[in-house]
Amino acid sequence: MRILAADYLLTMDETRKIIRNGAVLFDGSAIVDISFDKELARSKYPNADFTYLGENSVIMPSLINTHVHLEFSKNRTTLHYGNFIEWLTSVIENKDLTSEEELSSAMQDALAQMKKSGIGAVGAVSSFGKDIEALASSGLKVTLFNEILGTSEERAEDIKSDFLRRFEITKRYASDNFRPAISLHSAYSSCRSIMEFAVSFAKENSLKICSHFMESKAERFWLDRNRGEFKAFFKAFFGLERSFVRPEEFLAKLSGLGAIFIHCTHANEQELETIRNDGAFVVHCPTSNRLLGMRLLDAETAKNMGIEYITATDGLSSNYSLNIWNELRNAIFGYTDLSLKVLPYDLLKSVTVNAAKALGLNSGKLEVGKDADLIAFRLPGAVGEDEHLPLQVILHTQTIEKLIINGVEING
Ligand code: MCF
Ligand code: FE
Repeated sequence: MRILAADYLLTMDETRKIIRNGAVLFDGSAIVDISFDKELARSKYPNADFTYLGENSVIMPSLINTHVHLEFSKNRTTLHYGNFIEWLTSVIENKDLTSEEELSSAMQDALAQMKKSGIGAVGAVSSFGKDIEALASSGLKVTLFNEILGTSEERAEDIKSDFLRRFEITKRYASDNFRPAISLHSAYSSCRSIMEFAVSFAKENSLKICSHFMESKAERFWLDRNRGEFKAFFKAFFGLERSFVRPEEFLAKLSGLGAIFIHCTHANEQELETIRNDGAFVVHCPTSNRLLGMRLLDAETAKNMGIEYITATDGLSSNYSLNIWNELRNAIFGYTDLSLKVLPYDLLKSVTVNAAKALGLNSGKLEVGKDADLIAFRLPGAVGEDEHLPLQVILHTQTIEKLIINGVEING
């Protein structure tokens, strides 16, 4: 058994408990006790391996980055920001510029950065299958969303077989800590037969499914009215005149699957309501949303509607960092209308409790019976009242000292 003691335990449990001078006890991969007094814990379990993490130390659940694209970790400075279509065009134009070696080392750097920031689990979209091995050997808990997309009905069979080939590879690595899943890229990028295939495949194999949804004004106009900036883009690149589905039909197709909808910055209240009623999930990526979609998720409306949104980094093709603390700080400074008494805790919840729910993980809280997935780090000084801890933690944390997954310490 191991006892980790700290000045502050940010449990993220139902009662939002913060414990001072407490300890987390874990045995094997599970949390077996949470103690309100580290000295008591020590005397109660004299044979346990005891570590006190030092002055101003904090223990909290490890963080979960529900949406990242590891294969897009290169060509970061060549991409165009500020307009979704310009970004997409620059992604397509840059896609062959990277050698295998460069990509592989960029992915390792990206994984290391995530771990150093305290991320213990990821939801990774894999577009080409080049990231599977790196993720499988990362030591992180991985939900690997094999991506499928394609606008051409003629090419649909080839696209499906390429997807199945990648899916079979991920299946070889499948375990409790590595779960194959599916990403249907978006409503605008997949023809009907690919959509149908993705949905049936998710159903038949009980897979988690995610999809980018309502990320830009261009997507809004295109799916609603076959107009806007996507019109010229789709005509020029793919000879398309109309979108494949309307947004409500797209949401209906994915209903009942506990789907994860990424971005939703341009979703309307009706769509958010549909997502909520379906028990589906909303992930936003504030930095990416600012760079590509020029708008943040309406987090206040979402919250008032009872949506427990999730915060994630997205990939390095639309972020300058995979350090999830940067993401939380950007949210703090992006949502200038939201109370600093409320938002910081909501954000912490969004990368722990809510994210665990979306990915179906038994973590995200310091609670007996949860997996021992936790992080420890130190603040530069003491915090007065407990209510200030969440904001101070977000403002001051860059990297963590310990990342523990299933009770085992992982080196960044
Ligand atoms: O989440 C961002 C922005 N929205 C959509 N797609 C991506 C993002 N980051 C990377 N992507 C990938 C996506 O998975 O870019 C490609 C897809 O493979 C765009 S479609 C050619
Ligand atoms: Fe994405």
